[in-house]
Amino acid sequence: MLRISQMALGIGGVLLMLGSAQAAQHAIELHQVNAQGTGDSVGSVMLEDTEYGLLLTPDLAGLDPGMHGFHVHMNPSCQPSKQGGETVPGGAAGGHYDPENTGTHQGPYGDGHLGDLPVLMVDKDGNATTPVLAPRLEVSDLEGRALMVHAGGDNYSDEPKLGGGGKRVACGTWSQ
Ligand SMILES: [Cu+2]
Ligand SMILES: [Zn+2]
Repeated sequence: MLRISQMALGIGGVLLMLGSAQAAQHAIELHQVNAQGTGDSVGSVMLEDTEYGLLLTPDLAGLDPGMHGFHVHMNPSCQPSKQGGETVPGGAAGGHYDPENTGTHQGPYGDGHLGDLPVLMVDKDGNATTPVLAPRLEVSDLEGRALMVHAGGDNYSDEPKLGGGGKRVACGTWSQ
């Protein structure tokens, strides 16, 4: 946990030095997800192409403090799905974006799901403002996808399942 946190802080420092790039940008608004669909807005995430990859700058509030799994999911929907008779909030977004069908969750620096992003850090007041960098992605990759925040963290491996993020708590799509 400590190592991932230090790595994220280091990347944050590097990003501050990058300055403002004249590149593709797009903002995605995220909403809480529940059994009925979507709830209150929790803010937005700005996407920006840089020479080091996709920069995601969150401006989010009302989340639980700590680290949260953060991914690009396959489908442009934040609606619930039914799985084995149970309603799964945000389930219609499908699995982690994996165009190469790797079938493995290895985080942003691995060779698995392309949609695996660095963990989202939420401060003690419930705000997330620390940027993260996803070196394998660009802004256009999120078109027609969903951006998802999970209840738990992410250890960038298949054990526990999908890095341990568990429940889906906030979601946004490109055009929402
Ligand atoms: Cu996810
Ligand atoms: Zn994954």
